[in-house]
Amino acid sequence: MHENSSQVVRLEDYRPSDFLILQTRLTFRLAPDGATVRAELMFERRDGVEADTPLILDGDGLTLKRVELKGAGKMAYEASPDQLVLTGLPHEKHFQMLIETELDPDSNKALMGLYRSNGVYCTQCEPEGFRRITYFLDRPDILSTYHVRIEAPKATNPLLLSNGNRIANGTLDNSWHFAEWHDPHPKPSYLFALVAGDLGCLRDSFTTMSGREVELAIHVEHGKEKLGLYAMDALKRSMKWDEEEFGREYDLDIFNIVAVSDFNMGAMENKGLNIFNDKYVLADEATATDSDFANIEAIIAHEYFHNWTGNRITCRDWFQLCLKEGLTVYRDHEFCADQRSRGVKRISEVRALRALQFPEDQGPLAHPVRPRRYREINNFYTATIYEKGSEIVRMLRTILGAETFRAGMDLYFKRHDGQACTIEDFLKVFEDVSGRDLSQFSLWYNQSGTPNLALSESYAPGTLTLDIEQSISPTPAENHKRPMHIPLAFGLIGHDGKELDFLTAEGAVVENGLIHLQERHHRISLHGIKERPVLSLNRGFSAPVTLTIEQEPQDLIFLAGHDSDPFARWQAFHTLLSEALMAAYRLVLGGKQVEFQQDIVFLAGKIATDESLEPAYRALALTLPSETDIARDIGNDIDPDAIFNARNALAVQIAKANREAFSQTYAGLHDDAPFSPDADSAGRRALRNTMLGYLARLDDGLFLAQRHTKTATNMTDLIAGLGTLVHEYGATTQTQAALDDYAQRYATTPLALDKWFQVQATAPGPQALETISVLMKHPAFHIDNPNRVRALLGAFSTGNQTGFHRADGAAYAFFAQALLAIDKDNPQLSARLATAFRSWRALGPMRQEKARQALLVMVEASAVSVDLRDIVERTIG
Ligand code: 0A1
Ligand code: ZN
Repeated sequence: MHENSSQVVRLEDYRPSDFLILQTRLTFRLAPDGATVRAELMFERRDGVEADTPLILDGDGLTLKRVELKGAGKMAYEASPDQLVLTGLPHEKHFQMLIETELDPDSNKALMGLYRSNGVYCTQCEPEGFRRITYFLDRPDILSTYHVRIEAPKATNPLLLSNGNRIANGTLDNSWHFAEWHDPHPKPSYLFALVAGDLGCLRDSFTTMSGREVELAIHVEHGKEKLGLYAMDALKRSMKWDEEEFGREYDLDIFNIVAVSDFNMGAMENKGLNIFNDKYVLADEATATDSDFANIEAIIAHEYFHNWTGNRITCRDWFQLCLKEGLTVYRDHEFCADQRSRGVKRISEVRALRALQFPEDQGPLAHPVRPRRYREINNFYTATIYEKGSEIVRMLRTILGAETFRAGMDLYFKRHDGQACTIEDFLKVFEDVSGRDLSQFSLWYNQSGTPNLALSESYAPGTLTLDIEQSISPTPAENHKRPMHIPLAFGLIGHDGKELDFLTAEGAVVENGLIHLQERHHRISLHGIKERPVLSLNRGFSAPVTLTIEQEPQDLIFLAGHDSDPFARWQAFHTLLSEALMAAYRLVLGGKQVEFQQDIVFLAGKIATDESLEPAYRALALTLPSETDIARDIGNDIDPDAIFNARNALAVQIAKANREAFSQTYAGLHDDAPFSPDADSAGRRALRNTMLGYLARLDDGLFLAQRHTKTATNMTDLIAGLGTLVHEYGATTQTQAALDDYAQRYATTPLALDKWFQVQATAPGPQALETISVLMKHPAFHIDNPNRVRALLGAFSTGNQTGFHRADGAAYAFFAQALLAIDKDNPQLSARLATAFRSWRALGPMRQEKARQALLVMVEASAVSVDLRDIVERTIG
C-alpha cells in the first residue's frame, strides 16, 4: 500500500475541506473477471472558497476508467493511482461528477478496500480504505448520504448488502440481479460497506424502546448458522443495555452482521452492516473457549455501541480516533461488567491494560491518547488509543460522579448528533454540565507515558500522613511532563477488616473515597482515625498509573484477605507474588537455590479453597504474573530464561505445598451439567483449569493432563489439557498423540485449528523456533489468512518469551524474514506483528544487539511498506 508516500500528518495542520460531498451514489458491478464502480457525487464548494480552487480527491492504487461532470459543464483533470486532481470546475456552488474505476477484488490481499474472503465480496474502509474503491474526499469530516446499487451474478451472490435500508431489488439479464440500499444518515466514507456472496443467515428481531421493530441478521458460512446464536443473543442484550444505560436507540430498520474469515482486526462498525472477523461471531462449546465467548460478547457490543459513539457522532480527523474508540471501549467494558462479575471484569481489564498498553507507554512506540502526528494511521489502532482512552473516560466518570457523567453524555448526544467532533467537544459537554474546568484533566489525552505515584505513609496517633509524588518518565519527543489530575481511590482498613473513617483531610481535595492529586507533590494528612489503618490504594484501579510504595508484607497479606474492593484485594496478592518472583529471578541469575516465603505459598491454597470468593476471582488470583509482567517489573537487562525458571519454581512450590487443597478443588469443580457459557460456569472451568496447571507440575501430572484432555467435553477444557501437555510434556508420545487427535478432529474447522497452531507456538524453550519453521510449511498454514498468521507467528512472538528471545537471536532473524514475506501482501498485518520488538531495549545487551540487527534487516529490505517501516523505524529510535 502506498509504498513511496511517507509523509508525516500533523494535527496542527488540520483544516476543513474546501469541498463537501453531500450525496454519494455508487453502482458496483461485480463480474467474475473484475469489478467496476461508478460513483456519482454531489459536491458543494464551501462558502468563501475561490471558484478556481482545484478539487483533489484521494485514491490508492486506483485505475480510472472515466471521469466527467454531469450536465453540460467541462473541466480538466489529472489522474494518478493515488490522486485525482480536478481543475476548471463549474462556478456554481453545487456540481455533480461521475467517476468510474476498475478493481480486482480477487487480488486484493491487503484486506483494505473491496476484497474477497472465501469467495465473499466484502469491504474494509476504515481508516483509508474507501480510496481503494473510488476517488473521494476520504476523510472522516466529509459526511454524505449513500445510495448504493450492487449488481452481480445471482447464483454465486444471492446475498447483496450495503449500509442502511434496502429499497429495491430485482433480476437483470444474464442471470444477474441487483439490490439497492439507502442510508439516510450522513456518514463518513470509512463507514461504507458492501457484502456480496453466498452465505447462510441467522435471523431474529428486536423491538426498540419506542416500539420500532428492527430486523436482525447474522450472515455466516452455510451450515454454521447455529454458531451465531451466542452472538445474536449478545447483540440483543447490547441493544437493550444501550437503551437503558445511555438512552440510545437503534435508528435503521435492519441491522446486519457478516462474518468473514479473512480480516485484519476484530470487527468493523460500518453503519447498519457490521463486518466481523468470524472468530468473534462463531462459537459453540466444541469449538470456542470461554474467553472466545467473552470476546464475542464484548466485540458484538463494541461494534453495536459505535452506532452512537462513532457513527452518529464521528471524528473530525484521525487524531481524534480515541473520541470514538476510547469511549466505545469504556461502554463495552461497562456492558460486560453488568453482564458478568464487575470485580472479575475489572481485574481482567487491568491485566490487559498492563500487558498491552503499559509496554507501549514505556517503549519507543509511546504516543499520547490523542497523537499529534502520524506517518501511517493504520499503526494507531493501539492499546493506548483504545484501552488507555477508555481509562480516561472511566476517570472522568469517577471525578464527576455517575449522574453528572450521564448528564454530560446526554448533552454530547444532543449537541453533536450528526457531527464530526474533537476531544475538545467531548470535554466541553462535561465542563458545561459540571461547571468544572477540565483543562488539567485534558493532559491525559495529550501527554504520553504512564504516571508513577511514589508514596510513603506515616502514622501518629489519630493522623495518617501520605507523601505522594507523581512523575512520568520521558517518552519519545516529550521530555518535560506536567502534573496531571489523578483520581486516586483509597480506603483505610482497621485490624478487624472493617473500613475506618477519618474526620478531616488537608493537603489535597479528598472526597467520596477519592484523593484528587493535581500537584507534583502532595503531603496529605487524614485526621481523626481511630487506629493505625492498613492503606488500600488505587481501588478499582481508579487511575492508570503505577505505584511505588513500601508496604509491609503483613499488610499486603492482610489486604489480600480482607480488602472489600475486589481489584485491590487481587492486587495485594499479586504485589506479593511479583515481589517474590523478582527476588527469585535474582537468585536464579546468581545460580542460587530459589526459596519462597511460606505464607505466600500457603495463601495460594487458602484462596483456592475460599468458598466465599467467586471461582473466577480465585482463578485470576492464582494465575501467576506472566513472564512479560515479571519482565516489566524488573525493567531492564532482562534475561527471559531466568524469568521462566523463577516463575516455574514458584508454580512448582505452590503446587507441592497445596497438593491436597488443589486436588480437592479440582475434583470438586467437575460436573456433568450441560454446557453453558455463562460467567459462573466459565469461572468454575477457569478455576478447575488453573488447578490443573499446578497439579500437572507434580509427579503424576502427565497422567492427569492426559485424562483431562481425553475427557474434556468442551473446548475450554480441551485446550487447557492440550496446552498443559504441550507446554509441560512437549516431547512425549502422549503429547504427540493428543496433538494428532486434535488435528484430525478439527481438520475442517479453521478457528479450532488456529488453536492447534497457537498451542504449539507457545511451547516454551529455544526449540520452539524449529517448531515454528516446520509449522509454517504445514499445508494448513496460510500466510494470507491473518488469523492463522497471528495464531502461529503472533502467539510465538508475544506469548513465547523463551522461544522468541532465544539467546542466539535466531528467532529474531527468522521473524524478520517472515514479516517481510507477509508485508508484500498485507502491510497492516506485518506492521502489527512487528510491534513484538517494542520492548527490545529492556533486554540484556546480547539480545538487544541481535534484535537490533533483525530490525535493521527490515528497514534495509528493498520494498518495505510504509506501515512496517514506520513501526520498525520508531522502534529502533
Ligand atoms: N473501528 C474498528 C477497528 C478497525 C480498524 C481498522 C480496521 O481495518 C482493518 C478494521 C477495524 C473497531 O474499533 O472495532
Ligand atoms: Zn471500535
